Amino acid sequence: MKQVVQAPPALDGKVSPPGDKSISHRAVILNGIARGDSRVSNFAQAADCLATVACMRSLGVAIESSKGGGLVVGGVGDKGLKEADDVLCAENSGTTMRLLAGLLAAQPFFSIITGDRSLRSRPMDRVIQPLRLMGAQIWGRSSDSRAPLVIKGGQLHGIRYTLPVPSAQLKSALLLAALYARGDTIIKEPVASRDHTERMLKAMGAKIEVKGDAITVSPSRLKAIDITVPGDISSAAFWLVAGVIHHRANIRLSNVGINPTRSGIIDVLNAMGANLTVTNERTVSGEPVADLRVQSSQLSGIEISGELIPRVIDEIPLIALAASVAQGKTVIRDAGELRVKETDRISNTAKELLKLGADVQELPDGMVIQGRKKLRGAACESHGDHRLAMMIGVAALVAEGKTEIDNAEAVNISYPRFWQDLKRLSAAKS
Ligand code: SPQ
Repeated sequence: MKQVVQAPPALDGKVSPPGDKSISHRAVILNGIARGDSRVSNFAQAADCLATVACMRSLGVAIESSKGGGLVVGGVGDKGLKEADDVLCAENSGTTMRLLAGLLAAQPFFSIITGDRSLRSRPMDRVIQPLRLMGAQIWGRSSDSRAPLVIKGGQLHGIRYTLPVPSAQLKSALLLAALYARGDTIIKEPVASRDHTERMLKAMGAKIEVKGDAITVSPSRLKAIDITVPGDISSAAFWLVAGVIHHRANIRLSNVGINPTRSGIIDVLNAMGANLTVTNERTVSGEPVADLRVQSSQLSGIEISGELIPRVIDEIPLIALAASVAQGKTVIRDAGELRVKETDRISNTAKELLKLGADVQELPDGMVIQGRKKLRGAACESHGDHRLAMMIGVAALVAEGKTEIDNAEAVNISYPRFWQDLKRLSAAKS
């Protein structure tokens, strides 16, 4: 599907971003292995999370849709999963594959999990190696770095392990395996990544302790809990950037998750000079939530690297866009992980922004962007990557002339209503 977008005279309106994708996956997986039924409200009805639902159903968990897009999950308890009678498919979702790899390594049955072409090219040795240290029998293709993964589940034992890459998926895979392992598992995280799994495990009664950079988990049984999923800050981020770069914008975002391990985009935009306010801060199902308002702003370039990177990892294509129209130079470093996402997001962000007239130079682990460029419409390509499709859609809101976005349906991975929301905000009277 091709989308054609043209800059509107103004952007105005209110958006409730879809439920958080990371939290939705975890709500279904953890409640699926807990004791009792649970309700998951504001579940992200997007392709990635639906892949997790399909896998958990194949493993014997009853999951029904409820009113308003929610789910009712019939937890089967720690010993209740059953062998799937076919290959499991995580589709495009790295989170589904890596979290389930940790869970399945500890089950007394055999599993194969595959994904689409993009997912079958992403690195899996990062989960295979530490799971093997726990005693798991798990294999992948091409020296164990690629899916499909073959898993002969069995009894695991706890380990002490320092994550070699800041990855919440790897951390969560090990936390899931640790629930079933003999003895304690201690995971050290040199740079903090999103902590939704830790928060949810604690709320479900798991024996988990987080002290500084170390997480200790002892074998635990979980009790099911009702979860209201906050709006996804990674989806809200498209409108935050649209609002700050459009010369006539006033956008309100309600019910946005602002967990500090995810909210780096707010800090980065504020440091660039954004006109952004955070109000009505509250806690929903153990996660911090707020309403945001963003208006047209004069941005300046910024340097970002180090511990900030995992807090903005999925928003870096958008930061590159904001930097393209900001005053001065922006340097993004330590973001080499972007090369192994759904696509190589360093190369493809640079490629598409260059087509639109931006000045972006690739670095092995980031980008250098010379700002203050007037963007002009062009024929662009999402590369099948949802975050790139949406970043280009936002760029088109400030570009001169028409922008065409090929493979625009990629937004269905995390934000199926994206193009409708874009049209609604663009329809504001100037
Ligand atoms: O699930 P998937 O495909 O890996 O999704 C992405 C995304 O852009 O939606 C990454 F491509 O988000 C990851 C994120 O980058 C979701 C995630 C999680 O829910 O735990 C953590 C991050 O990945 P990682 O590799 O740092 O653990």
